[in-house]
Parts: sequence; structure tokens; C-alpha cells
Amino acid sequence: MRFKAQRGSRSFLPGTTTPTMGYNGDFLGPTIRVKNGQQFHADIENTLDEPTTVHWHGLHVPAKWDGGPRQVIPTGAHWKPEFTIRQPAATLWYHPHAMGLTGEQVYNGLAGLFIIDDEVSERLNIPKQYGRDDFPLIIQDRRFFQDGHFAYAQNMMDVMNGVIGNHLLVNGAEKPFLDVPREKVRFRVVNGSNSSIYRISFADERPFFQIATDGGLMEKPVTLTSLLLSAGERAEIIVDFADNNPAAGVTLLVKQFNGQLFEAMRFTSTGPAENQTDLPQDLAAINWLKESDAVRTRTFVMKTMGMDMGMMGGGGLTINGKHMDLKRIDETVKLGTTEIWEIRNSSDMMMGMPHSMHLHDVQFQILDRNGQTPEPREWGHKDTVLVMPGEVTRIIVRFADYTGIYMYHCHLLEHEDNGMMGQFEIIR
Ligand SMILES: [Cu+2]
Repeated sequence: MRFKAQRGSRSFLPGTTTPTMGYNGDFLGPTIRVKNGQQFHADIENTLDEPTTVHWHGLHVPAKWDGGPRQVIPTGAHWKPEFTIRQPAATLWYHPHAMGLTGEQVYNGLAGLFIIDDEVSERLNIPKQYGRDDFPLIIQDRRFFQDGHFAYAQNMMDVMNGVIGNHLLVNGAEKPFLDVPREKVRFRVVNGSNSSIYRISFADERPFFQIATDGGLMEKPVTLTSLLLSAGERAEIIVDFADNNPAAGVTLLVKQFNGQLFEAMRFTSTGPAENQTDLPQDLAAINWLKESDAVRTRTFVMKTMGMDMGMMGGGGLTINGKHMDLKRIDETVKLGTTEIWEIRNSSDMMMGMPHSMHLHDVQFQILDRNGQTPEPREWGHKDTVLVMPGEVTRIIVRFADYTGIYMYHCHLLEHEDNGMMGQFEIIR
């Protein structure tokens, strides 16, 4: 596939034009779809006037093709990653990850979906006709200046709190509507926002089923009435529209952590009634990692220090007291081993900031939060996990197949860009 990271423009607000960035277009990028075991090639050209990278979020790939801050694509250059897909069916995504530029470039529109299929996802009797009963919902909030330009990070408060928007976009549009068949429909929900954490639900409080976490299908569907996703997290859900009222439709609600509620989009069903099928009760097998398999535990303390912020310019965002340094390897991990990573959010209650920890290359499993088993909605493969103020979240992870240097970081992009990131190296 050929990709071009390019500048463009789009009209989001009536009467204004917003300068944007996109892959092969003005905003967002094409959906990549591959099958497990397949070889993937891309040719990515950077036509921006600044460096960029393309990170495959959630993909298990050789370090040199990870697309993190170590794989810079200078202006005018091409980058040609090639790797084999070695993981189960999942909804993943891709976005830039250049040092200090991630937040701005994602905000401008650089992001796209990366879908993996496998025998299990193809065999299961679940909605899978993309664009008919299987849709992506890339949820992103934005702020605008009056002239229509994006109002990206303006001050230290924006860095500390993350840039939180007062407009809500789904797949790049504000309050879109979608006509869905009168049956079960699958949504691949991506929180593609820079720093917002969302609770997602339907205005009529209808229950729905979660079938996949970040890294793929769950063992069994989980019934929910709302879905919590921090920045970078994904979930696949099945919603039954058999009873959808053609005139009124169903409204998707998205609530930010600060309480702001958006009527994000509306689903109408103007077509005829469809045959109803039952959702399978068994989805995919998961190879659960056992605590007893872990060779060690590492601790990661994520800290937001309000006092330092104004004086040092982002100086207060650290993991284990350190700011990101490309020249420093923070953790060295042995290939083929399993470890427990204990992630502590020690931001004080005054400045109580949630963080969203993301590891490159691997899919992990959540062992517990403050000693408690996570809720069923998190029983599955994860690459990003929300850690609330004061919380201790333990994850278990196996480092397999590839050696090299990868990133771990807060996926609140303003935190990441301002130092809340580290590097782990997998060695033989
Ligand atoms: Cu953070």
C-alpha cells in the first residue's frame, strides 16, 4: 500500500476552513485490512514540512518497523516497512509518533484503522460486512479558534490536563448519522482522541455486547450499557437495531471525564426487518498468562507534578522520575520471558490526572487493579490501560519473537510529548 502523509483542509464548522493533515486525503487515512500470517508492505511518503513517523499501534512487529520515535521519516523521504502479521484478529490503528510532534500531528488528522482478520473472526457468525453491518467509529474531540483553525495545546494547563475538545467528531465528522440494517451491527470503536477519556452509551440506554478488547476477540461477549475507553484504547461492540425506530433512530452518547456530554451521532434504520441471528456465546480462545510464569516484576510510577509544570515546561511529567530520553534505555527485558509490570499513578489528588499506559510490540493482560480482578470488559488482550489517580494496575506480558528497542508511554498524547515515555529493549 502507498501512503502519503500530507497537509490538507476541511470545513468542520460552517463558513470556516480548518488546515488539516491526513494520509492520502485531508483528514484521517485509509483502513488497512490484512489477515494473520500475511506479509504486509507499505511505502509511506512524508510530504509534510516536518518529520513524522507511522506507528502501528497494537501490532507485534520487529522493532525497526514499529514506527516509534526512532524511525523518523524526514520531509520528502519514503519509509518502506515490511513485516509478517503474527497475531489474532483485532482492531488496531496507526498514527504518527515523532518525538514531541505526536499530539499535534494526530490532532491535525493523522490516524487510521488497521484491521486484522483470522480464521476465527472469519468463521464466527458475527457481523463482518464492512460498511454494511460492520463499521469503524473513530471518536475524537477537537477545539477550534473562531477562524476554524484547530486550537491545539496553548498553555501548560493544556499539557497537564491534555487538550480536551468541545466538539466531538466521529470518523472526522461532527454529529453524523448512519443508516444501519435492522439487525445486529458491529462497531469497531477507537478512542482516537489526544487525551480525552470517554464513557460511550446510547441515549435509550440499550444494552450492547462487547466482543473484543484492544488486541482481539474476547472469550465470551460481555453485556454492557456503557463503554469506558481511554485515549488509544479500542473495543468492538455488537448493537442490536432490530427494534430501531426509523424516524427517531438511536443516538450515540459520548461523555468526557469532565462531564461534558455529546450527542455524537445518530443511527437510523429505514430498511426492512432482517433475519435475526444469535450472537455466539464462545468467541475466541485466549491463552491466559499465569502470574507464576513471570520471571520478575517491574514498577512504573507515573507522576504529574503540578508545581514544576510552569517553571520547567512539562518538567513535571515523568515515569519513575525520568523524562523520555532517546539516548537512554530504561528497561532491558529478556526475549522469551514473561514479566509483571506494576503501573502506579501517583499523581496527588489535587492534580489527580488519569494516565493511559501503552506498550509497543506486545499485547498484555490485566492481572488486577488495587488488588481487584478487573471487570469482565477488560478480560482480553490489551495494549493500553487506564490507570486512575492513586491506582496500582498490574499487567502481565510475554516478550516473544523480536529483539530491539520499543516504547512504553502514557497515551494522553500531551503527556507523551512532554516526557511521559520510556524505552525498553528486548535482548537475547
Ligand atoms: Cu498521562
